[in-house]
Amino acid sequence: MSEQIQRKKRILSGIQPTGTFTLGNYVGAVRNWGALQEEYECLYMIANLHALTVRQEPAALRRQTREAAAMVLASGIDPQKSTVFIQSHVPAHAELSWVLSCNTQFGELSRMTQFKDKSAKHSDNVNAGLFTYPALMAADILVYNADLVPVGVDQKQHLELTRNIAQRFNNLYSPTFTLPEPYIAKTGAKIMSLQEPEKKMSKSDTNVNSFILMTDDPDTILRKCKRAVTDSEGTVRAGDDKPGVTNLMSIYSVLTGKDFAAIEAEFAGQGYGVFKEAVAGSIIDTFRPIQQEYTRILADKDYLDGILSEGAAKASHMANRMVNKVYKKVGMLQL
Ligand code: ATP
Ligand code: LTN
Repeated sequence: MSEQIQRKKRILSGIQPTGTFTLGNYVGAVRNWGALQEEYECLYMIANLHALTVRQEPAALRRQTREAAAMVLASGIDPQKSTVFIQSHVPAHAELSWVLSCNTQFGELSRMTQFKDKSAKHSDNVNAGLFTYPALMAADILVYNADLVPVGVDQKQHLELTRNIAQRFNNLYSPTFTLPEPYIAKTGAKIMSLQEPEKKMSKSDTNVNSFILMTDDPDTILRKCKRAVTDSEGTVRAGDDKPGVTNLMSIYSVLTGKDFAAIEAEFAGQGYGVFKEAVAGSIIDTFRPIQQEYTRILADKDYLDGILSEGAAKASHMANRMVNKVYKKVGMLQL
C-alpha cells in the first residue's frame, strides 16, 4: 500500500491568544480537539500572528500565548499524540500566506462577515491584516494539507474561502493542496452570550457576565449562570422563541451527554433556578480538573516551552516542504 493510502487523515486547528478562553471556545473548539487525536494526525496552533489584527499590548500577548498553550494542553491535548505549537514559530505560515494573498480577490475578502464585524468594532484600526486575515488562515491549513478543520460555526465562511483558494491554485498551477473540510459539532458549535442570547459568546465582550471563562472559580460560574437571561415562561424547553434557555440546554447537553428530550424530562415541573444550578454544576465539574492541570503546566515553564519547541520543529519540517513546493510552482528562483 502506498504511503498516501496508509496516512492517517490530518487535522489542523487554531485559536487566538486574545484573552482567556471562554466556555464557547471550549465547547465549540478545544473540547473536540482532544476527542479527535486518537483517530487523526493532529496539529493544534496558537494563532498569535492572527491576534495582531487587533491592537495588543506586547507583554500581555506574550503571556497570553503561553497561557493559551497551557490551556490547550490542560484540556486534554496530549503532546505525545498531537503537535502543539505557536504560529509565529513556524515562518512558513507567513510565507505561504503572501503567495495565497496574491491568489485571493479583494471582492472575496470583502464578503467575510468576521471582517465586517471586526472593522465595525475596531473602526479606529481597520488595518490591512484584518482584511487579509483569511489568507493567513488558509495558509495555516493548506501548508499541512489538512483534511479536516475543527472549528465553531463562525469560522465556516473562512473554511469555504480556503477551499476556493486551494482549488483555484490547483487549477492554475497543478494539484498541490488538499481541499479541507470543516468539522463542526452538531451541538454547541455556537454558544451564545449569557446576557444577549442572540449574540455569540465572545472573550472580547465588554460585559463580563456575558461569558464564562475557563479560569472562572465555582462561585463566579454559579453567579453568571444564575444571572443568565431566560424568559418568563418558566419551562425548560428548547425552541427558537427561547434563545436563553436553549443556549443553557446546549451547554448542559454537551457537558453531560444528555439530549434535549432527557433534559426537558429531568427538569419538568421545576423552575429555572434548579436548572441553572445544574448547568453551573456541569460547567464547574468539567472545568475543575482542567483548571488544576492548567495551573500545574503554567508553573512548569521548562516543560511547556519544551513541548512548544518540539512542536515548532515538527510543524516547521512539514510546512517548509510545502512552501518549497509552492515557491517552485509559482516561479520563485531557487539556487
Ligand atoms: P474574539 O472574541 O477575540 O474574536 P473568539 O472568542 O471568537 O475571539 P477565536 O480565537 O476567534 O475566539 O476562536 C477560536 C475557536 O473557538 C474557533 O474555532 C471558533 O469558531 C470557536 N468559538 C469562538 N467562540 C465560540 C462560541 N461562542 N461558540 C462556539 N465556538 C466558538
Ligand atoms: N480564525 C480562527 C483562528 C484560526 C484558525 C486557523 C482556525 C487561525 N488559523 C486555522 C482553524 C484553522 C478563529 O477562530 N478566529
